[in-house]
Amino acid sequence: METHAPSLHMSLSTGFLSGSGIEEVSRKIADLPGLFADEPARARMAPDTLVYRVQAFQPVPDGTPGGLYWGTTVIQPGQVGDEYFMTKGHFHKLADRSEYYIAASGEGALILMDTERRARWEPMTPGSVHYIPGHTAHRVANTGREPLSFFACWPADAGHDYDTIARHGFSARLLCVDGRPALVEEK
Ligand code: M6P
Ligand code: ZN
Repeated sequence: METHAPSLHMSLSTGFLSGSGIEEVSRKIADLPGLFADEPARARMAPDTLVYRVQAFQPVPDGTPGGLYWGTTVIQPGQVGDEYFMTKGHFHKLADRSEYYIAASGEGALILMDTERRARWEPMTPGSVHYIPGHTAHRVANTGREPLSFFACWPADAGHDYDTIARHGFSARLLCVDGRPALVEEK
């Protein structure tokens, strides 16, 4: 029987994906107006400062029922004011779709918010596995001094609803308070 080498490879230590069909997106400080509480602090930073990078392996067309996507996100260490570098965060367009995040390296926090706007967070450390239920917005912050890398697996028909977060934000922010992460409710 013939064997085929898989077309995708992932470093288990860094999460770096290589192979064919990998989509990449970088989010820099200039791409993230309005994301952080301290917008003047963001605007003063070098616009090309990298905040995070996503690599995604999407073997079936967007929206395919039953399909699964795989991705690695690397968030740089850093803060805007006293808020940690973080992802934009999203609900899923098909709101009941769930997702797994697995931390590979670094230290971080998974911030979750349900449809009643109740927020909570889970610490991310290498090997921690996080089940994100449907109807739950999710965002990750890097709370450490090294890049934070995590894997994600999500349904191909989940989609990203960024609008709800762009309009209303999360109800709480993960801030560095006395040198430690604290989830602080928005006023
Ligand atoms: C994970 C997955 C992706 C998501 C990425 C960055 O890899 O959830 O679907 O795009 O994190 O998060 P966001 O899109 O919220 O910036
Ligand atoms: Zn998601």
